Amino acid sequence: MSIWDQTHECMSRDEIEQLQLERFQAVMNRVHKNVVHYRKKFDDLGIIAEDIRSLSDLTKIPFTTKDDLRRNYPYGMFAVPLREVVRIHSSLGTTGKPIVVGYTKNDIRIWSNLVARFMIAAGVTSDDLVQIAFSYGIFTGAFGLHYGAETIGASVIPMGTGNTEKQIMIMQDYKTTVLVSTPSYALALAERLEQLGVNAKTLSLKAGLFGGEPWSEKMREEIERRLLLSATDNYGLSEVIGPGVAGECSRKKGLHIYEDAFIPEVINPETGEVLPSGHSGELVLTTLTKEAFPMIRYRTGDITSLDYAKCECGRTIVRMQKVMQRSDDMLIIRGINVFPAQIEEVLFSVAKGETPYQLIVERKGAMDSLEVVVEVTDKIFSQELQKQRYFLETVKKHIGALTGINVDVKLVEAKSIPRKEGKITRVVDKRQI
Ligand code: DLL
Repeated sequence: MSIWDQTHECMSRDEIEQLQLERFQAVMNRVHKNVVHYRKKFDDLGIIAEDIRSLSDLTKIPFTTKDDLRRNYPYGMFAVPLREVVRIHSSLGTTGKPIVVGYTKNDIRIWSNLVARFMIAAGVTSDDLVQIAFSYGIFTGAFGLHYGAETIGASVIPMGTGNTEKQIMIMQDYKTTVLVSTPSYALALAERLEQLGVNAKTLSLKAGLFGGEPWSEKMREEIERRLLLSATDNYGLSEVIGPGVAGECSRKKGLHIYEDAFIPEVINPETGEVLPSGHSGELVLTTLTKEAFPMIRYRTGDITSLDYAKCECGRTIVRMQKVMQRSDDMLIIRGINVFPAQIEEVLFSVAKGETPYQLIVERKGAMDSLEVVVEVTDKIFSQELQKQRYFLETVKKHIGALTGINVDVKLVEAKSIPRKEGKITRVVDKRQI
């Protein structure tokens, strides 16, 4: 079994912690010097980099949240001048403006190597043909996997998303061996293959690298059975780097976190208390190698637990459990992150006031759908059909423009959305993943 970076993936715990401490002290100095947000926070609390003598001192440092990033929009959290930034990506913030992340040339090199690590761990080699069915754009997924595959020396087929029949044709003709996509798209592909009467046996797929959204063991089994490949999970988030934070090896017993590049902690999301390994809580990540956009104790919102036992594959780096849940109300619809507050904002501005609503999420076939159910109120002028239609279309258009997803909007009678103690359950997620 091959390991891309034997040195960093198989160190002893002492060596890992020593390296993390050295790198962390350097990051503290850098952010104190270059990022006003951190300088102010540390100065207010009287924290100086020299106070960090062991990794347990990490707890003295406050968390960084999505809100901090939003307040520093667009470039306030950058630790290098823009002239050193060669790439900008972004992710949706909780409301309104997105979160902007930057990469230096060196960041891109480091990113490529991190992704190469989990690709190799999943069995990708330089002989492979890797079809990337993530969206090429401001989303980090496609570029991350693209660079990782090229770093290994594999051949990349940069398909982008959608156009399932063409994806299948390319898969057949180019003899794609590795599929990269969201797990739900892998199922959509399987479904289309079956509809077209194409037997997966006639394809050349051997591995599928899936990430960007939660998926269960049941889904893994289904994808593997229908596409006849070995499916592995990989995890990451734009704020921290994109894909490349962690990935499974072929043992599929947890995702190896690249600890020479990140310090993971798991906290109680209510109290902020750090939890011992094995306990489930919110993942907090500190970056150790990023130049343009270092993150100190960033609250990911993802629920997981850590396992420090050495893996059968030989790697000693910690493993995180598959992420199946969030500590906040973020939804992932077809791989795109959406916050109910964003939808509420649109409704409020179009209806020019508060409007009772509920979000219904379903998986129809392999595809996620989001329906926005809005109660008719005086504000939404119950009588005039034309105005209602205009309202529905405007809401749909604005949500599409803000989040990038197509939603269905439905008007229902006043007071018809069920209430529990007077309150509407904001999100009804009917997906069984
Ligand atoms: O989804 C980065 C990525 C792309 C990772 C492709 C892996 C493959 P964001 O758009 O910023 O970045 O969304 C990050 O997606 O906080 C999780 O909630 C969720 N997420 C990402 N990967 C997984 C996974 C990318 N493997 C957010 N399992 C994260 C469960 C995942 N959730």
